[in-house]
Amino acid sequence: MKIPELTDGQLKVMGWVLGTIAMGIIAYLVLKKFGFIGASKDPASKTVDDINVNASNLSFSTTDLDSKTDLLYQAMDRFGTDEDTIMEVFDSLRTKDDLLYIIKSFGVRKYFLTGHGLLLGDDINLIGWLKNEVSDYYITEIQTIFTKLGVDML
Ligand SMILES: [Ca+2]
Repeated sequence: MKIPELTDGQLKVMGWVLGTIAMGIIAYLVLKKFGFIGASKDPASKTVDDINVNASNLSFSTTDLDSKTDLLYQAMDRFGTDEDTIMEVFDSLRTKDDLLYIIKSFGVRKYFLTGHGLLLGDDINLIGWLKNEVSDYYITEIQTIFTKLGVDML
């Protein structure tokens, strides 16, 4: 099959369209860099490295807590959100350090639109992921659990 040749007019339009897309992406990245859009000024983008977990106050093995962290991630990292699983995980936690361990273990992951981001997106912590994924009703429920365990992050 022969590829039809483009007329000057068509080439011009194509160049214009591609140029506009490129400008859009550059504008997005610049705005994000300076915090005009995205979560870069939000507490959700805080690093969690400085969280101190008291290992003697964990009510699960770290292997189990890592699995719970994975469950949370899987429940959010797809189109839509598995809120039942998220609530099950939070409901299962018994101590403040269980929760702190999970927040720390989740760390900061790139989020874009409905799940993990590859190039585009914001590096946000578990709180940020929850705020992006979970409806206000469940945020309130989760907040209640956090407060009960003595963690003030939402
Ligand atoms: Ca999702």
